[in-house]
Amino acid sequence: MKRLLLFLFLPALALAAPAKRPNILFILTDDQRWDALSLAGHRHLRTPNIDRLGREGVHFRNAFCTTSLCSPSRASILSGLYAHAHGVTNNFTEYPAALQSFPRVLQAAGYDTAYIGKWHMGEENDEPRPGFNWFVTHKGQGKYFDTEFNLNGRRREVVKGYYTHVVTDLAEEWLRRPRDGKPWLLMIGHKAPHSFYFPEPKYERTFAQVPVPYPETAFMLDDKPAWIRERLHTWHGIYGPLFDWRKKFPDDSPAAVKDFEAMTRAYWGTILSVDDSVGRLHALLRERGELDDTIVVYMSDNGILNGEHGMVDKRTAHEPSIRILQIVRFPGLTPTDRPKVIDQQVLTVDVAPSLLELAGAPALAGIHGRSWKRLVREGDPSWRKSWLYHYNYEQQFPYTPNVRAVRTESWKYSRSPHGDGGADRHQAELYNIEFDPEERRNLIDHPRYAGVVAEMQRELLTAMREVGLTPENDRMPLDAGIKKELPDQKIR
Ligand SMILES: [Ca+2]
Repeated sequence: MKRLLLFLFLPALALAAPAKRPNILFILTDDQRWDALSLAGHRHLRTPNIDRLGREGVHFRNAFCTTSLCSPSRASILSGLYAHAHGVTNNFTEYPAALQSFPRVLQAAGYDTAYIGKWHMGEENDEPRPGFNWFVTHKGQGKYFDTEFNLNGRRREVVKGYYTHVVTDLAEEWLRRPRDGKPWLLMIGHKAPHSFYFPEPKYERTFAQVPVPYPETAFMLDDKPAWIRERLHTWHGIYGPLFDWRKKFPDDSPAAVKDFEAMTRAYWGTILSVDDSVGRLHALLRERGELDDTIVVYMSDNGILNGEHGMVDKRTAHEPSIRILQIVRFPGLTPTDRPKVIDQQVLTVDVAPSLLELAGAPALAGIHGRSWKRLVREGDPSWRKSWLYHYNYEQQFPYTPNVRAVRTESWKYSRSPHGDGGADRHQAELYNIEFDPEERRNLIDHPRYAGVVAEMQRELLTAMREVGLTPENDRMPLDAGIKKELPDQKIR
């Protein structure tokens, strides 16, 4: 009654009521490199639709994952927590049922919420997860063609067609549903551009004329730890099988670069379909008059090495592995004619608090991430200058040791503890990423930088403390070494 009276007699107050809560369209790609986009200066890829989001919004040029592995990183995006705290430390662990997430908070705040596509936390489970009113996923990695989806726990169906377009169709269908003006959150989990790379037919030959040599850093391994040279001939090295693109391996002959070339062209090809998908969703939101009331997030869960340091895959603390793409279009954050590029270091764990703040929803308590709303809007002198990167050795993928690294705006220091609390058995790495962004020279044993090493070792302890870790409570597996054997067929 009071509200009615206010409405009748004080129209000016009614006009000042809080703005409509924004919708959120969250587009998550799998293993897309930070530079695999024309907006980021890629020499061959043309991605006009994704670029447009950045040209009308915010391009976070220094965005990182805190663990470069699919499931741990996805759990960090949802929870705002580092992997040791959310517990999803490998690709076979389910997101804990009792753990909060930003979709759960939004659902409780009255959002209509949906997840469509690759979820990838809990390998064999395709059932709906908490926090979503509508949930469509599949077991394991899914396939580029004709994946069997579980449609909201009601039925399983092989949906014919190319994965990227199938999830876009399902997303469009969900977006068109009536929802009485309720705000919505839609998360789309793309399979692309994850291995094994299969572009749709129309993009199979797009890059056929582009020569793709091994990068120079593949041959600059003399000052790098021995495990990096050992990795060269494995599942995660450039002389290995290259996710089935090389049939006879290992092969370190110069002619075998043709397999690397074919693999890379296919990786790029899968991204073109994602760009088409973004174009379709952009058009639909505009048609429905929802575009400018929607926070559109486009990001990848982790990066991937494409030959750098002789590596394929991710997991390590090197730049192509830890850097991710992150673009946000929302006129409520920055007007479309005033796009911004943010150079401060933002992390996967910052996504949940940022989206909740932008949506005016309650914050998650006790998390590690910070909202970048103020950073984007007006700048934030107190924004982080350094942060912890960590990865735990996996028996199923024995090609990367334990990693504990700290990255500032100028330096990166990375060590590999054995896991028994004793002395490290691998050489550490120190890079000046300001002047050597490609990490060509490992300065760890250079006497001139001994002071920097000591400083970065202290910085690592500080960065660990900020997320509740000390050398004493930091648990990790024993390093059983780099292995030549291939991973189990089922989990590739
Ligand atoms: Ca991934």
